[in-house]
Amino acid sequence: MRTVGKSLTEKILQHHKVSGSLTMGQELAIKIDHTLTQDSTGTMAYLQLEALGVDRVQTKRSVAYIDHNTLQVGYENADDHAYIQSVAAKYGIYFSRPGNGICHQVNLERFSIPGDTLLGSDSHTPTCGGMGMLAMGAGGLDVAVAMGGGAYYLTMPEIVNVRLTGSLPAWSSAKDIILELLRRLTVKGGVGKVFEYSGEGVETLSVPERATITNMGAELGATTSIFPSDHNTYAFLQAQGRADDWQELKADADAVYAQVISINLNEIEPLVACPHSPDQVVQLATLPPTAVNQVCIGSCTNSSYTDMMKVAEILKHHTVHPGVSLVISPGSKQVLTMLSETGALTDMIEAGARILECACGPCIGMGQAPATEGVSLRTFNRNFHGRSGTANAEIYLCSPEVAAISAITGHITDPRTMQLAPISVQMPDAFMIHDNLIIPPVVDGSEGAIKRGPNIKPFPQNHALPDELTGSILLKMGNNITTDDIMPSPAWLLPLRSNIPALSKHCLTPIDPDFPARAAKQGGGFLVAGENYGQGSSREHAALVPLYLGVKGVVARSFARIHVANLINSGILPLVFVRPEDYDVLQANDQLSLDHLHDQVKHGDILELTDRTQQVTIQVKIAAPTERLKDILMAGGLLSYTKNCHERRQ
Ligand code: MIC
Ligand code: SF4
Repeated sequence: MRTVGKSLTEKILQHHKVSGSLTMGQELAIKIDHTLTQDSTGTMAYLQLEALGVDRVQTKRSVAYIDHNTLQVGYENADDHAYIQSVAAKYGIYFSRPGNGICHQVNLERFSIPGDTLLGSDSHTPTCGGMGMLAMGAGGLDVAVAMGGGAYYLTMPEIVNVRLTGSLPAWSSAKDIILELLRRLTVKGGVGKVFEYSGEGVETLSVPERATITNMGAELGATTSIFPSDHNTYAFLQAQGRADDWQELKADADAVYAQVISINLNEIEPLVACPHSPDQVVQLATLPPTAVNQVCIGSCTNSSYTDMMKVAEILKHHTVHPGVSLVISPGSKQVLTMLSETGALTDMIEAGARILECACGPCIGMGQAPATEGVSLRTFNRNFHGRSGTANAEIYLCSPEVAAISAITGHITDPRTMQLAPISVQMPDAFMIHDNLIIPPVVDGSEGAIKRGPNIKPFPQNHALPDELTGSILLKMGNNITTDDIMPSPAWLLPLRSNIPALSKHCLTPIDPDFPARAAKQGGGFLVAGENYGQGSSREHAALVPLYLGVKGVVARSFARIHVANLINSGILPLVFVRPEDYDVLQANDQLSLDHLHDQVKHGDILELTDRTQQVTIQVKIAAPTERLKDILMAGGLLSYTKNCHERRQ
């Protein structure tokens, strides 16, 4: 009998399958080989790891990075770093010190392994898909469970094949490939999908270029994105002194995909994403003249050695435009050291670039907020409203080449109009390797005391689902609400990531400044939203903080993948309108009730939701299609569910 060929994604999932099915839409549980955390989601993930009662991590390798909040404007931040370092020592986790670089860039360089699975408490974890890893972002609790050896449950995604032909023309870049996909598919075009790249165009892309593409697959809402592991992958690993980690991986020639998207790289033009969404993509050539006040180069999307060398080459012998502030954050210590060694750093400094440390920096709003109504051009991946720290700033996203040239000209510039000789940067045969900022786990960390600063507060835990839920609609929102809207993260709030009570005063304030006070006064209630609710960051604070404020359920037209998992993990009911038009029925302040919930949840997917104010009952579906997820909701969240399971086993 002839069997159907497999995609690369299916091969890796099959190899890691613990239970469930690889049939699209069904639940699948997989073994996680590697985990990563970063500091802004890490404190919560490790508090949850402690609560799970695990002795030592059970993965092949778990790494804790400090890269998001490194400014240390107060003790809170330094306390979080010390807490994470002490947990890492105790539980057998590698600790990447502040200064070592952005988690995704460092993980790609030093730890990524083709064919392995990676779960990270950061939405851009799919960056390592550029190495042929199956890498996914998740909430901190899911990562904590994986560290403890538990399987990761996902809904089997639809696998989309992106076939690349040709090669990029001069001045078009890997960033433009993913911007082109965002232009075609929008920020919700990838929900429930994995993007698997193939075709002869793949061979023309280096691992860091592939990683730029898989990184920003997160902006499509995709579960993950993946490239095959080929001779370019080998060359990268060999140059990282890790040739032994290589294996060839690709889809079968007759693999069947749910959808095929073709991109001819020869036709890719320099693109730019306009404010305020990564899918507002236009060709640079069609953009009206746009003066810029600030250019930021870096982030986990575009901070590799080759990206930075291109920037240095463009800046060499030029001076940054007097109206522009240019900031550059190299992605890792390795990149920065090599820039320094080659003299490229001197070219950047000479041109007037302000060099920031190897960290997320302005990408998460840690400093460099633009001026009032400022225009900022960034090589980053997100330009959501207000994320930069300046509510009325206009943020554009582009490639490093366009950013560097625009920093010189003072306006967003199509490089092809400049009559410049094309630049080409070769991948080095050997990267400079010195892992002295990565502290490996001690063999027996059991004696290490956990360092818990005063800002580290216990996280809220839900109770078992009651049989009846009532409350008013605290807020009605539109489409594409981001986790930056739900739980904003400017520089002055990031230090509070381990202090949910303090964060709760800022929940949803970009949408309605009175929300926290109203929610607190009414002792909680319901939220109503349009499509793609909770897109963006993996931060589970966007669920934990509403939980703290008493939010019982969110009724939306649709949810983003990681956020819906975070809601379920927190025991907050995620509900989807059966008839999307019913979104128009529910109004702010209406009194809602869900009766006989236990029966309704156990015996069907459709629930009756009564709007007592409008005196209508509408149908909603629980966005938790499996028995296991329903049991988690019944238990009041994943932590209680896991503890109940342990107790039952004993
Ligand atoms: C982001 O880019 O939004 C972040 C900051 O990296 C988040 C994580 C966080 O909120 O801490 C993410 O992408 O998951
Ligand atoms: Fe850091 Fe920005 Fe990447 Fe998030 S998107 S991990 S904040 S660099």
